[in-house]
Amino acid sequence: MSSDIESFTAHLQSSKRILALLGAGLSASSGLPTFRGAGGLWRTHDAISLATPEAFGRDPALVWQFYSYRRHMALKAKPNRAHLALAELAKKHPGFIALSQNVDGLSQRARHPADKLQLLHGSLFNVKCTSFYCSYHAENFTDPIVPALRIPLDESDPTTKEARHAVSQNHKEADIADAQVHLPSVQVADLPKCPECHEGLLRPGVVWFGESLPSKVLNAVDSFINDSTKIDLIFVIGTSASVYPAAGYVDEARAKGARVAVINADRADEPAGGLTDNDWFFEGDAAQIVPDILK
Ligand code: BJW
Ligand code: ZN
Repeated sequence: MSSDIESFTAHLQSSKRILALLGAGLSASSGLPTFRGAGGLWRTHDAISLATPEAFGRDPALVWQFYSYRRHMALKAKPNRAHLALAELAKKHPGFIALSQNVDGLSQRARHPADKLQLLHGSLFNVKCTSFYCSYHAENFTDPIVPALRIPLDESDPTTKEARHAVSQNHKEADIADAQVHLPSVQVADLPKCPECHEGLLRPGVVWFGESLPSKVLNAVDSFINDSTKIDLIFVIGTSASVYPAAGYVDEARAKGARVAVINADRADEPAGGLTDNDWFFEGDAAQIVPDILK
């Protein structure tokens, strides 16, 4: 495997069918934390442990506080140069699609064409009803989604007292991801309710462990991969490639002839199947490397 940009560029230019598997490292430079490793803790909770139906069943208020915080941070974040470069590639290359594990909406805000972007794990800005009898689902960008989930002001900041009474929105919010900061208690009755059946709680429209990925998305990915023609290249960008079925797409693409180009800040994060002499590993920040290698 190499980090030789010339051989990579030559292959990219002759590639007709290209996949990109995207992960949290793509948005790291936009200020959004990844799941594993440093930054993967939300208060005392491993972020992964909150991304389960069991966690929501046990403590829906805590899980909503986690997701409401992430919705807020994602709305404040801006797409970085890698989101933009991938969106440009999608616009100009007819045989390119991106498979994103990210739920932060930054690829969409970079104007990545929707038909070239498969959201494997849903979106922070989708909600759905938890009632078995109700199929309500919708897009929702309201922040906070209900008043009880508003992020409190930072009481230790001297401007907070004035800000509370001022029209100005220039107040400092408490960093509720920090376990030292007080987390207000939220009652289940104050969480978002389904506007259709008026009974079920709403939940974030993301895919938790043990849940199936959306069948429309799985079918679209399968039909791209199992098209009769070969795949030339798969990018693996900012992902530990440790969650399935997403991680399995690397081997599936390879089985269809693809060479693999990994862009990751950590040299140790190779896809499970390893890399060959025909592959590339570009080590560093995706926000810098992706625009450089797609130039
Ligand atoms: C940078 C950087 C910078 C940092 N620049 N790089 C086969 C075998 C074994 C188990 C299974 C299997 N098939 C299915 C399973 C079970 C399970 C699974 O995969 N378990 C594994 C842990 C083994 N999968 C599922 O349950 C899936 N459902 C399913 O398969 O249904 C059918 C089924 C069920 C049960 C059994 C069998 C079949 C669903 C998976 C849903 C994952 N959901 C989450 C949460 C989404 C909502 C939310 O955001 O809260 O998705 S978990 C979390 O992990 C999130 C992410 O999308 C996903 C992947 O994480 P990602 O993006 O790779 O982030 P990190 O943090 O891991 O890595 C960041 C990388 O960036 C690192 O490498 C850094 O070095 C790098 N980096 N800064 C470049 N600046
Ligand atoms: Zn409902």
